[in-house]
Amino acid sequence: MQQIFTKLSVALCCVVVLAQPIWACDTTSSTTTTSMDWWQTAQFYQIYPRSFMDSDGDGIGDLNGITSKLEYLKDLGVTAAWLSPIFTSPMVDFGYDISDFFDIQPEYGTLDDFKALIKRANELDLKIILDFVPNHSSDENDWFVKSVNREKGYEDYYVWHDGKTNAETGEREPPSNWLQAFRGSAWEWNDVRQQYYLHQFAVQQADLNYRNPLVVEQMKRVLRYWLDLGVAGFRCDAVPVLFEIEPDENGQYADEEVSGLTNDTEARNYLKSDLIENLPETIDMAYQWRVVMDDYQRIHGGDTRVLLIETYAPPAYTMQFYGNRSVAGAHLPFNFNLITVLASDGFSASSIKTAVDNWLDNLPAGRTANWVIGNHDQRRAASRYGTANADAMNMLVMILPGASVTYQGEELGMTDGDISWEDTQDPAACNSNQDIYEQFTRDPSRTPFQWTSGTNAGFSTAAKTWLPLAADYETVNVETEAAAQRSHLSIYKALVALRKSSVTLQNGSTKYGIISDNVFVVKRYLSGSDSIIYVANLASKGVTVSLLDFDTTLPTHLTLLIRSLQSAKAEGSLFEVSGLSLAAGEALVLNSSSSSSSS
Ligand SMILES: *[C@@H]1O[C@H](CO)[C@@H](O)[C@H](O)[C@H]1NC(C)=O
Ligand SMILES: *[C@@H]1O[C@H](CO)[C@@H](O)[C@H](O)[C@H]1NC(C)=O
Ligand SMILES: *[C@@H]1O[C@H](CO)[C@@H](O)[C@H](O)[C@H]1NC(C)=O
Ligand SMILES: *[C@@H]1O[C@H](CO)[C@@H](O)[C@H](O)[C@H]1NC(C)=O
Ligand SMILES: CC(=O)N[C@H]1CO[C@H](CO)[C@@H](O)[C@@H]1O
Ligand SMILES: [Ca+2]
Ligand SMILES: [Ca+2]
Repeated sequence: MQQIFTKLSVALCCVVVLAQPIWACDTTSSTTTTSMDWWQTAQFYQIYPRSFMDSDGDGIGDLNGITSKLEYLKDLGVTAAWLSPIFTSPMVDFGYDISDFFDIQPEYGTLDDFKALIKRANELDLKIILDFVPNHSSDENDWFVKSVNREKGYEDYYVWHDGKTNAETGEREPPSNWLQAFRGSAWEWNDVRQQYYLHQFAVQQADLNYRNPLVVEQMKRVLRYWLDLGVAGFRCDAVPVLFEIEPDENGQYADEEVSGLTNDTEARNYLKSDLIENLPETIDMAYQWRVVMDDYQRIHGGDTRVLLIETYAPPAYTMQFYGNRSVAGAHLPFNFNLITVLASDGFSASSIKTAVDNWLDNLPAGRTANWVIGNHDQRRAASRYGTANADAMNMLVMILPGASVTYQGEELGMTDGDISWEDTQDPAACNSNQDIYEQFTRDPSRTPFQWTSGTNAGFSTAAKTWLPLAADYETVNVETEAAAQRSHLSIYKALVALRKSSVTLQNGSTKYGIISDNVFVVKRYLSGSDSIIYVANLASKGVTVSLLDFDTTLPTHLTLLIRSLQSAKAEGSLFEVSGLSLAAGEALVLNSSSSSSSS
């Protein structure tokens, strides 16, 4: 459906290329009447602690490593960093399997190290956000051990079931056909308790039972505990899978239907996920966590504590996380459209437009947008979009309205590491086999951060790092890029600085569209202030365009503020809007001073 629509708009574009651009879209400012809160224009930065900086030479990143590099984040212009899980964990899913929600994983440091990290961040006026993993705990968590033993108060902490008896063979079977995210059944038999438990992820990640009020209360305790230690909020992991349907009146769970998407019967998407994802109860739980954040601020003062939600779900579901007319929800449900739509529709101006439409058209009034192009579950942005488009995409997320999110290394144009089967660590890959693991592995985007061109890219002094380095570290690293006159890093920093200084980018209206075949244009404008224009040629060859095809009210000339690496134009120079030549992959940020604008 979306595919057809996209092709249609391209066709329209070609026919009416010089007429009024009916494919251009205009949205009015999405701000409320009060002035903007810190998170609405924030530059969020995701740290993957295991791969950011190793302070003690064991080849694994840690908290003291992060603390030692907070100044780098400050220098980048980051507002808030969110850390992937740092809690005690057997590391089956690299911290997303938590055995103690109230303590730090020893190889990452101690609670005192964490306090020191927060203290240093406060000194630098940087906010720290933690990953909250509400759906499941490790099977080594005390709660699970107690639940296995049916200890009082813990009997129903997890989703337990007797299973079914096969009518023909008489053998015991899992309660339903549900599949886990990392291949295979979502049910695991427990010999001690003599029941199955549910795990939407790995066997060692047992799903907590959110239909049990004791669990709901316990997880709110987790939130308050870390708020007490000074965190600025949470990014909540894998939220759509929080609730599953309840058993029927006979105590049985219904089966999911076959999706038709794949013939691989072990793969999660072999079945639909209607019964185990995107339930309405889950939305309400996010609203309850928002109350925890707001209450905390009311009682203890300070800045807004934020709730960011990870959802890969259709917009009709995702948008509900923002809250409804009577109840406040998450501050920002993460917007992965620039990842998902570009993966399904291909990399082009028209799929970018589909991705942007899909968010802004569905965004409830008064809510703040946000843009994400990568995380530790995806291949690296520069590898997915092509290194030539790395700057164009970094620019896009910072020029579009709302908050922007950077995954560590995107500012450098870091690319995927090449990880052999022998070096593979990710359970999503290890649960498959040597022939197909590359389809599932998330290791390539988790390789050590590239600080220098020296040993281990300056990440660690160990003989061997937990994952090997990406091959390009000698040229793609902080040291080299900071010393170069122009680099992905210097472009990124110029963008952040512009976002901070430009009221238009913080609070202006947005118009965007396609010109020529593959040129994406965004205009941000605010009465009384400069307009900012983004233009990116995503084609593999050069093109000359007239920006008047996009917006007839533009002045005759624009000033170049920031350009992608492949651009040979001069910053500060004026360019004629009616005949702008763009090289392949060239992306520009221009400005029209309010006085010279004809509108
Ligand atoms: C943003 O715009 C709104 C109304 O248009 C205004 O009330 C608010 O003060 C502006 N905020 C900033 C930071 O300029
Ligand atoms: C599944 O297998 C059938 C029969 O071999 C084939 O026709 C179909 O295209 C396959 N479906 C997918 C999604 O691969
Ligand atoms: C808003 O959400 C709350 C909590 O889930 C629900 O009780 C209420 O009916 C919703 N209101 C509207 C207008 O949808
Ligand atoms: C925009 O351009 C004008 C000159 O046309 C300049 O004075 C102004 O400082 C520029 N704005 C920004 C944000 O650079
Ligand atoms: C982006 C992200 O955080 N993904 C995580 C979602 O949750 C599963 C299970 O906790 C993790 O494996 C992913 O890394
Ligand atoms: Ca270490
Ligand atoms: Ca669940």
